[in-house]
Amino acid sequence: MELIKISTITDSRGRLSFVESTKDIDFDIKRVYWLDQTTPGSDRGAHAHKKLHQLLIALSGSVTVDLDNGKEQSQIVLDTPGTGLIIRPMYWRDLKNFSDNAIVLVLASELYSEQDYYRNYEDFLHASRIS
Ligand code: T46
Repeated sequence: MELIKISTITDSRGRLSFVESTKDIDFDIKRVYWLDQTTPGSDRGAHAHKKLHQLLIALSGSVTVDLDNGKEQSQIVLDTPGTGLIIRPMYWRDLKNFSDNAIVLVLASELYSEQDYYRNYEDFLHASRIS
């Protein structure tokens, strides 16, 4: 897990922000998706990935991300588009406390593949202990 500063240029017209593969993040971006219109009290995530690297940016609003690598737990609040959270493989993640206006952009290193998910925490824990 790493927090990175997002490159931003602000002028009289507003703000422009960008992320470049290999410069800002150490993986190529193969997929982009975003979370919005989250319903009150809803959580997302509750899984880990085998190979996927992702960068999460709260473009609007805020979200709390709980992370667990099988040994240590941490919690990050994303509440500014100026900061991105890189989540590496083998981190269980729970996204919660979405604000009303939350929009979370995700830049992912792989195409979508259900085979890449651990959706059962015990399976993830077992795999994290033997890896
Ligand atoms: C993650 C968090 C932050 C697709 O068909 N293509 C996609 O690219 C994605 C991300 C999902 N889906 C399908 C799979 C499910 O049928 O969309 C449905 C909902 O996906 P899921 O329950 O995995 O959504 P979240 O918000 O719990 O998790 C997602 C990502 O899956 C995950 O990688 O880290 O956002």
